[in-house]
Amino acid sequence: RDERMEWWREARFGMFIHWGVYSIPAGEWKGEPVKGISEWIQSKGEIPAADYAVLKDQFNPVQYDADEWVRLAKNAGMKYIVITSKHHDGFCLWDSAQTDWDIASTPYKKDLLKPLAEACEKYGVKLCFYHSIMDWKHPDYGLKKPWRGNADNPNPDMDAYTAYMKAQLKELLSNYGNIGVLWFDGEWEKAWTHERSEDLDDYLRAINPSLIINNRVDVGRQGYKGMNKEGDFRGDFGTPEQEIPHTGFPGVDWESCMTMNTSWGYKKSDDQWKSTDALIRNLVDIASKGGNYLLNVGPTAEGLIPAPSVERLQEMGAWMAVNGES
Ligand code: FUL
Repeated sequence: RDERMEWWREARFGMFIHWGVYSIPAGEWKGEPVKGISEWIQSKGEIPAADYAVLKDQFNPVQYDADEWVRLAKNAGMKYIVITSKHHDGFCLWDSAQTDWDIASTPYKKDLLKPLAEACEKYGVKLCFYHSIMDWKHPDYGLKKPWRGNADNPNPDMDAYTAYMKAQLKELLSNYGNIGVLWFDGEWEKAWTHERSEDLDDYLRAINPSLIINNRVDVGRQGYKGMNKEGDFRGDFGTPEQEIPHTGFPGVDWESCMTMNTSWGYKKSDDQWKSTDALIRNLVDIASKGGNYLLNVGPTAEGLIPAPSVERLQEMGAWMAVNGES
């Protein structure tokens, strides 16, 4: 474990990217604001799966420039990027053989993760994937809500869903270079079990023994949970969200993920940006306590990282060039 954690422990600073079809409504549905984080709009707005599905025909991020994104991260002093291969809505940013609910079926057509993998390789930045266990689209995912895509399936089959997830993760681990971290999420619903997490964890580590996996692969491990009970749960590091622990945790690996405004996914109306000073203080605070800082950006549906985020990352980069380690 120490060996596979080495690069991650030294990294300290990474870029989180929340991007998907939710970047199109960007916090508004039919002209009305929907409260909360924008990547949850389908749930918060209880948008029927069939209505949400049309977003696929509109997603066309022609301004996406993976090279520029990776350079921005690199110049800010970030050592890794964690991008949402699939968020809770189930939409896939790569060309997956397992589903049509993916980028290949949009007007854009081209795989979004391929160019990112190439740019990461070019600049020496580790590519990592956020992958949601909970899936609002797949008919076999085991917990039904009227607005979910499985609403009409009388017998959702979690074994079939798990097989789908494994096949997808195999694609992600096979075709995009050497993936640093799989960052799971959406593990809290009762459809997911500790046994399933063990099985998935074993499966992934057999494919790539150097893979790092976060604590949310196991049930109810959000935040700090399970972090100091090594051995009882799967996952290499804890994931406090939107918070910085008061103290460090000797012997425990952790990473605070945080937004620059209040939403992970792009949200048009959200202008509550933290100052660059505050972001730098967070970085220093986290690093001094032995953690990593995973700082989020939410690109637009056109494929642009919002200007206030770019500005802050550039300012952080200038600070890092003087004060950072290397
Ligand atoms: C949470 C998710 O539900 C949010 O949408 C976001 O991805 C955050 C990092 O993790 O659990």
